[in-house]
Amino acid sequence: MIDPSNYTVGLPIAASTYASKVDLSLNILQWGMVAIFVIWGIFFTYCLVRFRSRNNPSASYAAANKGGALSFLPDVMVLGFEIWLIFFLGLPIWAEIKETFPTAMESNVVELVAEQYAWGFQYSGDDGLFAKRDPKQISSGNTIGLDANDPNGKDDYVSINELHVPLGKPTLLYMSSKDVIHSFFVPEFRVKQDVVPGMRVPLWFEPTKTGRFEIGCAQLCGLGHYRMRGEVVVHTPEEFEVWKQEKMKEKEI
Ligand SMILES: [Cu+2]
Repeated sequence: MIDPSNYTVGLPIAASTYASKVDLSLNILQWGMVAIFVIWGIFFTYCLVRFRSRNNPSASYAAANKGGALSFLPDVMVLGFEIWLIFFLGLPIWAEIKETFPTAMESNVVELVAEQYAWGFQYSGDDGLFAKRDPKQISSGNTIGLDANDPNGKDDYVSINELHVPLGKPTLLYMSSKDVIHSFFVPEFRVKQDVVPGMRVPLWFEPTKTGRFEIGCAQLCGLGHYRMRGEVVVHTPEEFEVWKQEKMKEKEI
């Protein structure tokens, strides 16, 4: 069960290593826009009263030229703020999340296969090697099409609509889609990434809390889009080992 206290007023709780940085940039952006809106609103109201037509029956443009270069100061300040926002605040955070990936060695690597309307997850088992997937072998019991003839797949296991990950380690997802564009969305991790057919899109996050977190599809992907939901289950490393062993045992049976 997802803890309802994850969602209160405002943003959901922040449960990944980079979530607080995303929140910082959102807060600065929102409060900056509030400040600009309020200052502009006050100036606008002042102008409406000060230059009302009753007291100024004929328009004079002389005053507009009076301020000279100084009248550009507010524009320059807003421009400066926005440049700082994009290049000095936003870009480094974007680069950390979307450009700098942890290595496979230090990560929990999972393959994701999205479809209308479910999330499939393939884990490599102890050998760290993933079996190939073959679209021809897709069936009701093998929805992601694991290749039965691939020896790397002996210890691979699959979970549907539930992504299991350990705490204290980055998870590296390689995402692909069987049909249309979906979007992998975990609000508490501040993670959202399109999953595109024909591509293998990487994504990483490192959870900072154990528990269950909702996966939504943030791309209108068809009539059943609303029920394309799942959960990320963040375990302690010990619990994760237990879950993993159970899944591998299940497979042997
Ligand atoms: Cu979808």
